[in-house]
Amino acid sequence: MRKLFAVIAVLSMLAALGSSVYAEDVNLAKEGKIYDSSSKPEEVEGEETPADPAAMLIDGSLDTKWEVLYDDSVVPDDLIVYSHYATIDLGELKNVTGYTLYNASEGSADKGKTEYDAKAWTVQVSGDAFTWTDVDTVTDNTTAKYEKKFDQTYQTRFVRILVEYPAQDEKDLTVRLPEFEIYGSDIEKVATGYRNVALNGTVIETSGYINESESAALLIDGSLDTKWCAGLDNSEMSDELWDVCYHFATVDLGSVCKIDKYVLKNASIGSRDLGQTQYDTYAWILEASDDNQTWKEVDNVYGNVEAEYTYELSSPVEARYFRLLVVEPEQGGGTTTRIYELELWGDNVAPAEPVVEETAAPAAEETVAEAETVAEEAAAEETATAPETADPSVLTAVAAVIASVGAVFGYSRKKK
Ligand SMILES: [Ca+2]
Ligand SMILES: [Ca+2]
Repeated sequence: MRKLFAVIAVLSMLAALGSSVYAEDVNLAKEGKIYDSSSKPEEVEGEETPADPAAMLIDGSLDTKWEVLYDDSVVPDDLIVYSHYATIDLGELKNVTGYTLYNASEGSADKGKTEYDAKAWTVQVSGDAFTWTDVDTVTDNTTAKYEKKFDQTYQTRFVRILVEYPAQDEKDLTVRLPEFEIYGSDIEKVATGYRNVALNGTVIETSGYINESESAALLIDGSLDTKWCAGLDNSEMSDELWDVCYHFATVDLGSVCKIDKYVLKNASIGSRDLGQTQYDTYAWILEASDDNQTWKEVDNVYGNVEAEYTYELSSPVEARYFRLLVVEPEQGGGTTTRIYELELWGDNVAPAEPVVEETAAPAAEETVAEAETVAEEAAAEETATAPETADPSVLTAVAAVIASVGAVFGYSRKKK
């Protein structure tokens, strides 16, 4: 509900500012925040930290600007070719379709001073603020209000602008930018219905990864150019999990989703390991949980040879958390996990009616009511056969069977 209000607020503000060229899209930058920039505020102990002047870039006003002198000490080594940069965090993955850059001569302070308009810059997008994709490169701009509509929609959370020449004179390295608007829409709002809900999820726990550019977050970033790559440093792993698998990653979907299909995209269809079928995952277990504590098995695969493995569930699973346990990472017994993508296909389950205020007693009643609701829904949706979830005792029994089967067959498969 809060999100809905936020969307309404954004829409009404946009209406106030005037129309954009991007039909239903809104300026997402205005609801975002500066994640990093070449004008980092100085932190002085005991004094209040001044606001990051880069924030003026996305405050929705042409009366304010991001202005900062060139200082090579604040530009990271990998960006040294640029004189300035600013990264905007949109808060979560969004559909990004384009941007508008208001140059100096469009703003109140430097009105008409076209010599201060930026000449060259690059705009990039990223799901994790680590691996970046160029989406626009401008080398010889003379336009005061520069508008760009991308050829495609990018699902992304971070957008950054790298300014190579901040003014028409290449020797003038002071950036003066009144406003940077990033156009797009909320993913959930547009994509209601069946989709890969993992794209809206977050990896909240993992056994680790080899380096930052191969983090477990890249398992769900929608790209076959990025992978989760994990070696044998599993010091973070519990003994219980270590008995089962070499690596794991837990995805939080943010709310309960109903999943009826999942896809695992293995090494040999990823761009960096194309054709390397020996790296495709041989064995894994996918689990689901409502609370990130108690897990139930969704699928248990041993002996896989598919580069892209697709599994249609015989009945949908409703859960907020999904966990991938990599039992045998490679075909030939190797122990390095290389997985490009885990897709969880389904939809959000409509949130339940808010339940009761907090009182001491109603716990038992709630449980009963919950069980009844589950049973009713199940009865309405499915056949007369009662699903396991309807009866707690059956559920317990099933869980026990699964656990014992796992102990005998699945969970002992890992090694040795
Ligand atoms: Ca501004
Ligand atoms: Ca990926």
